[in-house]
Amino acid sequence: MKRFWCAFFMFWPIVAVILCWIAPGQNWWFPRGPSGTGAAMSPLGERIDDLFYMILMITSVTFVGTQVALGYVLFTGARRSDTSHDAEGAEKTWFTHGSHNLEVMWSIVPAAVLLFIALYQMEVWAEYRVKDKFPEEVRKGPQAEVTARQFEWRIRYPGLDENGNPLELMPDPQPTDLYTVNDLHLTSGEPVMIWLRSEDVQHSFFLPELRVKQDAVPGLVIPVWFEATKSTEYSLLCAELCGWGHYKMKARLVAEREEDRLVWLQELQAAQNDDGVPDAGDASDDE
Ligand SMILES: [Cu+2]
Repeated sequence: MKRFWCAFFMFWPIVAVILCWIAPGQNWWFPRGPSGTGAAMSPLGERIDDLFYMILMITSVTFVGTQVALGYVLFTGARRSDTSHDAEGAEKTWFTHGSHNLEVMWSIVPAAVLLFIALYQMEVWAEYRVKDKFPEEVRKGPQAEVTARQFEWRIRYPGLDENGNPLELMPDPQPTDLYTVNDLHLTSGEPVMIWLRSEDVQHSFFLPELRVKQDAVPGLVIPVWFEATKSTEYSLLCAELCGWGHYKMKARLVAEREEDRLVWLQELQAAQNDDGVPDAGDASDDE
């Protein structure tokens, strides 16, 4: 029975390593997305992936090391020859009070590793979340406001002026604003910012391919910035179980060149300002 438990605990690290090894080939790893490989599609996303892989390496080595140590202890324990016997000749359980040195070591080493990770990730965290560290390009203001609600993403863009340039997005809705649902169009190839809100419960704004995830919290306006390197369509999902229709909050981010985005905004404005009444020229056709 002791041998069984020894083999049992040694089995799992082997399974874990094999699974990690074959996972990318089975598409059990990062979603392949438009990159086709699952690689992050934003510069900051690549650095987040580097952090992820570093932590994965540390936890893998710890997990395998711990299991091997456990297996070793069980194996050597099972073979002890100095076990004492009671009056009937049955083996007595062997007690130990442990090792003070070992306990000091396995307290200090994990603390040092955690401290190292905490300090090492600080710069990426700051660039991602601290407003003073946001890139220069996003200081001019957000391109859109995204409001999560059960169960969709409502998106508000500033309208265009008479020259076709976007107005400034105001904190409060303006008559000139433009709206879409589940269709977020932003500029590719440069850092862009959105304002994130929630109308009801807590949601989470998740762009898996760009490695962006931010909770949308009722009552807060949260600035989120990111940079989509490629002009293409990305998934926009809700990553917070927000109610029965959580699964329906699948939307898209269309990252496109600024010229294309302005054309799209013009079409949106024309569609939104269309009152349904035919123009004078069209009216004559009807008569
Ligand atoms: Cu949601």
